[in-house]
Amino acid sequence: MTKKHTNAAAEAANTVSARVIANYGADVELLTNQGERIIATPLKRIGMLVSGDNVSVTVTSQGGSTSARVSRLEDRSTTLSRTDRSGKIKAVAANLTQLVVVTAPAPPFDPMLIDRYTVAARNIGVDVTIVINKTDLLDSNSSAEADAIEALYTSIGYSVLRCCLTNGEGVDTLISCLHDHVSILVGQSGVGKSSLLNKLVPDLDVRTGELSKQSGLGKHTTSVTTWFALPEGGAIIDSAGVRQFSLDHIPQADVQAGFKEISEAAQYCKFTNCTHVHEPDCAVKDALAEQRISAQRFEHFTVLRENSANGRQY
Ligand SMILES: Nc1nc2c(ncn2[C@@H]2O[C@H](COP(=O)(O)OP(=O)(O)OP(=O)(O)O)[C@@H](O)[C@H]2O)c(=O)[nH]1
Ligand SMILES: [Mg+2]
Ligand SMILES: [Zn+2]
Repeated sequence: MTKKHTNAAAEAANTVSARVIANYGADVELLTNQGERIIATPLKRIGMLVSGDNVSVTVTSQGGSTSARVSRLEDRSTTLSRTDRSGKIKAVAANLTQLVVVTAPAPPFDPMLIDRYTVAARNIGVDVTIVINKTDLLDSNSSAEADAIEALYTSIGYSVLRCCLTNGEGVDTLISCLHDHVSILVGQSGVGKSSLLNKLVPDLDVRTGELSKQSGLGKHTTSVTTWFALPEGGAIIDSAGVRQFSLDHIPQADVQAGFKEISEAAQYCKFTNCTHVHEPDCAVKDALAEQRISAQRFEHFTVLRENSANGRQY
């Protein structure tokens, strides 16, 4: 901590390190390294802060009133970003080590969204855990879908967990897989991210919301992405549910890298710049024909590749 006295009687300024818990627009909520939660205003030059950012904050006391200004943003080890509607890259959270992709039978499973997150995670070099949540709601159709999701993503090398808050299934396994990670809960609105968070962090009571009776979808209950310390070490960030997670800023080569099994097969294509569409001796097409690569994953790969980073080539 540094102390500065400009006018010994009237003003004192302390600069301390802090973590960004949430960004409320003009102000951010911080947890200082002394365990204090404060609201601070970032200096203009700092730019957009997101949950998980490490910052320095200068707290100034003068004449009985206190103001807190974020004066420095530390380099981020990772930044999870999406492309917003106007095509701009928007940071969602920083300094993550893991994406926890939450899915559920209600609202219905969305495998394309899972694939978008696997690409985003590969792009920033973090682990992925897929949670099949609300297993108490599985019926014969959704049970077959859950089995297929589990089999597919496990075969690619992702860890897949089944959880249920009604009977407690999988919660301990989830807790152990979050240990010492900084994880973010992502997924559609209503899949149960905040409900899981309430289980993971004692004495927490963040708002959760029922699904719409009309649409069967979530009602976007969580609106502000928020960071929480985990009692066993590490942290978890709850995020607002999404309909789509756009990745248009990610270059084509990185889209392919995000599909592990496709990028592994592609090493054996005759041409290093093979698009796996029309070229001869294409190992990806062979793997597809032999069902070693799932047709659905390949379809998602081609859609994301078409949308990616202004068609930037390999
Ligand atoms: N049956 C069942 N319902 C669950 C389970 N987990 C959560 N729910 C319910 O699912 C609904 C949505 O839960 P939330 O935790 O608000 O979902 P969310 O993913 O945080 O949603 P957003 O904040 O809108 O993104 C709530 O009514 C929860 O009670 C579960 O394991 N089983
Ligand atoms: Mg929520
Ligand atoms: Zn090929």
